[in-house]
Amino acid sequence: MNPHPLHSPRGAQRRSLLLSLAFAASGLLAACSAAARIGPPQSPADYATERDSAQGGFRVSYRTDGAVPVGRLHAWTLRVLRPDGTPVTDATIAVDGDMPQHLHGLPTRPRVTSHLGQGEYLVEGVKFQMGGWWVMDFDITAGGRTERVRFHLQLKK
Ligand SMILES: [Cu+2]
Repeated sequence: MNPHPLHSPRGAQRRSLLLSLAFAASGLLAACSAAARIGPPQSPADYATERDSAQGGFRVSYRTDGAVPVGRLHAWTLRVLRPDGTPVTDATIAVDGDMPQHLHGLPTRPRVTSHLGQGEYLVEGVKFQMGGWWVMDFDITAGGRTERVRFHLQLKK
């Protein structure tokens, strides 16, 4: 007969507790390094409202009425220029936004509803449901090329 009937189960319990802690710790490390990999840009320049598209084919800027709001439907005016400053008046533009650290997108489907002239496009239906780091991507097609421009935003609740 086992002289210490409780010894063995307790030892097993302790081992499984240690195993759980080890798993939890490795999970935490993995989460931290993943977060570091997709962390928001640190340079203020990355939050500029004027940026070049990925291959430099377009110079794009946006503006809103006042500060970009959280929790409220609003519009953006997007301005698309050639690198030499000529307005791009015939662009097709797809819009998408998301929070890379939260793995979710926008609660709405914003889209370009009209060209206002001079390379300015009205983007309606924009809504950010929370503060934090957001990216807004515009895929701009004109003159036989499609290029993406990405804006970073740091929104306060
Ligand atoms: Cu979020």
